[in-house]
Amino acid sequence: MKTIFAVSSGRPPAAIAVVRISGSHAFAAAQALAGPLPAPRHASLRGLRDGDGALLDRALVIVFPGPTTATGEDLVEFHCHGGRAVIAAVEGTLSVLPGLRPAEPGEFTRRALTNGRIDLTEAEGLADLLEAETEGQRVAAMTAAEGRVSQAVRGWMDSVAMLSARIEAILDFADEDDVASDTAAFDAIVGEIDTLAAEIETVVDAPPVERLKDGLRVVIGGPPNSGKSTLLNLLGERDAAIVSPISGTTRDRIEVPVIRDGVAYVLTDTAGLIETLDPIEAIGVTRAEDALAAADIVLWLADTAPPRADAIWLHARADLPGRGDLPAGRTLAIAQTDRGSLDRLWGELHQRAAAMLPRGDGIALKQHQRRQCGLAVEALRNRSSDPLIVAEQLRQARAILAGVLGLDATGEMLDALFGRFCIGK
Ligand SMILES: Nc1nc2c(ncn2[C@@H]2O[C@H](COP(=O)(O)OP(=O)(O)OP(=O)(O)O)[C@@H](O)[C@H]2O)c(=O)[nH]1
Ligand SMILES: [Mg+2]
Repeated sequence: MKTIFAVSSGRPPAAIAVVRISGSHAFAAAQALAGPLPAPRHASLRGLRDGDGALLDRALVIVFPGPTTATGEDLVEFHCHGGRAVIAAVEGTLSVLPGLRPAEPGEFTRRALTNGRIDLTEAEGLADLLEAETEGQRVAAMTAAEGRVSQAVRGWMDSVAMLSARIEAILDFADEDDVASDTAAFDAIVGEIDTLAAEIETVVDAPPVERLKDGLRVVIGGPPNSGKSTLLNLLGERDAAIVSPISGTTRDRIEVPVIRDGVAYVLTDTAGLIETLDPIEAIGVTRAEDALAAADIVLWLADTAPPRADAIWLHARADLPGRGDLPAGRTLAIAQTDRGSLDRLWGELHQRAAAMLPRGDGIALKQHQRRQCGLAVEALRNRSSDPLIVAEQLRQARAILAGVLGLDATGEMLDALFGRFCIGK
C-alpha cells in the first residue's frame, strides 16, 4: 500500500500548515527531507530540504511509530510555515519520493478504519463532527466519535454471543432424562433475549441524530391575516415573507432556517387556511395542510381549535383592543410589539425541542443505524420454541449488529462516507 501525504490543517495561507505522511515509507520520506529524525513523539526543529539539498523551510518534525497511531501506520507530521509556496515545495519534494502519493479525501481516517483503530460508527461520528454547526450536533457527533455508539453495539453483540453459547449448550448436551431442566434453561434464555431486545429498542426509539442536523420543522398555521407571516419574520429575524393587511397574501410555503440556543429549526410560514374557489389559493391551502401534518411542532394562530392536539395554540395579536385576556386552551399570548411574548414563545419551543432531540448524555443513532438495530430487534423477537431456530436467529441478530460497526462494509459504502471528508483528514 502506498504511503500518503497531505496538508491536514486549513487552507493556506496560514501561520502554520501541518503536512501529514502515513504509511510504511513515511519515516524514510521524512528522513529524506529532514535528515536524522527526532525520538518518537518528540517535536524537534529541522530544516526541510529538497533532493538537491536546498532549504525549503524550517519545520517542527514529529514522528509516530505505528501501529498505535491515528492511522495505525507509521505517521509523520511536519509543522511548516503555512505559505502556499512553502507547502507546494514540500509537497512537490514528497511526491517524487518512491512509494509516496497525495492522499484522497478522508484517506487518513479510512486507513484508521481499515487498520481497526476506529470502527464505522466512530468514523461517521467524526464526519458529523467536522460538519457540526450547532452545539447539539457537536455533542452528538462527539459522543459517536468517542466510541459510545460503538460500545453500546459491541455490548449488545457480546450479550447475543453469550446467549448463543447457552443455546448451543442446550442443543449439544440435551439431557433426554431431564427435559424439564432443559425447558427451564431455554425459558430463561428466552426471557433474557426479550430483555435485550427491549434494551436495544429503547435506543432505536430515541430521537435520531438527523433531527439535530435537519432542524426541527416548526410550521405556522391559521386563517388568513392572523399574523403568520409577521410571526415568521419576527422569529426568523428577517423579512422573509410579505406581510400585508390583505387577506391571502401568502400563497406558498416559506421556509426560514434558524439556529437558536444551539438548536436548529426550520420555520415554515403557510397560506391561510380558508375555503376557496381560487385554484391557486386551493393548492396553497393543501400545501399548508400537508406541512401542518408533517410538522414536528405546530404554531397555531387561529381562534378555533388547532388541527393537532400537540400544537402550541397561540393567542395572536394580543395587543389589539378586546384581546387582552388569554382564552382557555391557549399556551401563550403573542403580539408583534411585545418582545417578551416572543421570548416566551422561544422558551416554549426550546422546551418542546428538548424532548424531541437526542439528549446530550445519551447516544443517538443515525437513520441507517436505527434501521439495522431495528432489524436486530426483529430477529431477536421473531422467535420460535425450537432452540435450533432460536440459535440461528441469534446468529442473524449478531451479524446485523456487526454491520452497524462496519465489519462487513463494502468499498462503495466507505467511498460514500469518506467522500464527505476533506483531503488531509
Ligand atoms: N396589531 C397587530 N397586528 C398584527 C400583528 N401581527 C400581524 N399583524 C397585522 O396583521 C396583518 C396580517 O399579517 P400577516 O402576517 O400578513 O398575516 P398572515 O397570517 O400571514 O396572512 P395571510 O398571508 O394572508 O394568510 C398585517 O397588517 C400585520 O401588520 C400583531 O401582533 N398585532
Ligand atoms: Mg402570510
